[in-house]
Formats: sequence, structure tokens, C-alpha cells
Amino acid sequence: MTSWAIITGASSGIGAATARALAGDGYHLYLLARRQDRLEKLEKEIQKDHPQIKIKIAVVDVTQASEVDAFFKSEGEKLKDVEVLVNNAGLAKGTDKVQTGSFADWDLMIDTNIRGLLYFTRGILPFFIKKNSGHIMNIGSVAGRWVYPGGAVYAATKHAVRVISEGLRMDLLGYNIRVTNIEPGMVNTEFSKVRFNDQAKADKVYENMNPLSPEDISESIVWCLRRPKHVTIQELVIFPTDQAAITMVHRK
Ligand code: NDP
Ligand code: 8X3
Repeated sequence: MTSWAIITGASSGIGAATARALAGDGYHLYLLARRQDRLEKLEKEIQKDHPQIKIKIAVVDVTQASEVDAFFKSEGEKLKDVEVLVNNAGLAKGTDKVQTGSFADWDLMIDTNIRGLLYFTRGILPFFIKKNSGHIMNIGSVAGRWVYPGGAVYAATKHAVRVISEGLRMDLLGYNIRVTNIEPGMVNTEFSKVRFNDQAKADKVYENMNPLSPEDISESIVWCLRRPKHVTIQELVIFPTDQAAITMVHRK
């Protein structure tokens, strides 16, 4: 029997690349995000390359407990075949200092990056525990280890992802469930466009340097999943070679 993977935030960037990579490894896919048109496009593309893979798409806003609940209720016992949850949906909003930050930006980052990840984790764990198997793949960030000016709240959410990942490993000890926290540096996705709501500003972030691609991250995710079941990669910090620390970037 082929296993299923749930990927949140599959409509773009790292999530979409992970969907393609996991299809290549034979997983059936639940692709989740808010933008249905993007999910449908990705579904068609993957289905064309991998006709044997089953794909279900679901429009779910991870910040809305009721929508997450509805997803788990509607899929019900079918979720027993899920082996991997990729908690990828996430964002940063703005680079304001705390003294000028907006409540709305903070709430959105906290709700998406922390609450959404917890809701999905809580939803899938009873299935993993019942079968003594499963892998939670959290997409943290180098901002989960280090902070930078104007990044306090985003970094706080990604520090939370690291702490939750560690705590999960403790809570799940003995259940044969793996938990991995992937912590990328700069990856060229829609992340900066979402953060600044300004394409030109976003382009500047990756100007004259060689950032990571979403595929660099999805390859690492696949590598973690492919390890034998008794091996857990707890954390993986992945920087572009042109980035030595969050605020140290080499530009040509
Ligand atoms: P993208 O903006 O390209 O992708 C983000 C994805 O998250 C989209 O598919 C978006 O889908 C989804 N998403 C956002 N909010 C919600 C929500 N409320 N409910 C459901 N889905 C949501 O950025 P990345 O691929 O770069 O980001 C993926 C993860 O990687 C994030 O957790 C980010 O923090 C992390 N990361 C990114 C880095 C980077 O430099 N790019 C570096 C380190 C970590 P939709 O809008 O359709 O809902
Ligand atoms: C995204 C990387 O450096 O913008 O998680 O915080 S950074």
C-alpha cells in the first residue's frame, strides 16, 4: 500500500516543490492551501508526470480551527493511510521593529506559523499513534535559531516551531513517530513578496546573490524521509553558500 502525505501551503514555493518531490517518491498527496486555482494547476501538473499518484486538494486556511477541524472530519478514517505531515504553510509580514509593529501582522504570523502547525499536528497524531508510525516534518527557519532587527515576531514564531518540534519528540517517545525541523535560510519563493507586498522590494532581497531554491529544500525533506525508520533527523539548518548568518549576505 502506498502512503499518503499531507502538505500545507502546497500552492507555492517550498510546499509545491515538496509536493512534486514526494510524488516522485511515490506518495499519494493531500495538497492544502487557500488558493484553489494554484492547487488545481499543481494537481494537473503532478498528475501528468505521475499518473499513478492519487491527489486530493483541499482549500483550508490553517489559521481557522473550524476549517482544519472540517478537513479532519471530512476525511475521517481515510487519514489512517497518511504517513507524512509537512507543516509548511507559513509567512512573515513586514520588517517593523516591535515599537512600530502592527497587531494584525503579529496575529497573522502567530496564527499561521504556530497555531496552524499545532492544529494540523494535533489532528494527525491520533492516526500516527494508533499505527505506531508517521513523520511530522516542520518547516522552521534559521529565524528559529537566530533573530534580526525587524524580525522579532517572525523569529519568535519560528523559535516556537523549534521548541514545539523538540517537545513533540519527547511527548511521542515510544510511539515510533519521527519529528524533523527543517530550518532554511534565504529561499527564493513568494515569501518576500508576501512579506513586503511589493514585487520590486522582494526582488531586491535576492539581488546579486545565489539563494536556495525550493527544490534545494524539498530534496532535503525527501532525504530525511528516506532515512531508515530508526533514524530521526531532528534538525537541519540549510543556508545558501552566499549567506553566513541571517544578516550576512555576500552580493556580487
Ligand atoms: P511562499 O509564500 O512561496 O509559500 C507559502 C505557502 O503557505 C503558500 O502555499 C501559501 O498558500 C501558504 N499559506 C500561507 N498562509 C496560509 C494559511 N493561512 N492557510 C493555508 N496556507 C497558507 O513561501 P515559502 O515557500 O518560502 O514558505 C514556506 C515555509 O517556509 C514557511 O513556513 C516559511 O516561513 C518557511 N521559510 C521560508 C524561507 C524563505 O526564505 N523563503 C526561509 C525559511 C523558512 P496560500 O496563499 O494559497 O494559502
Ligand atoms: C525566512 C528567512 O531570514 O527572512 O525564514 O527570516 S529570514
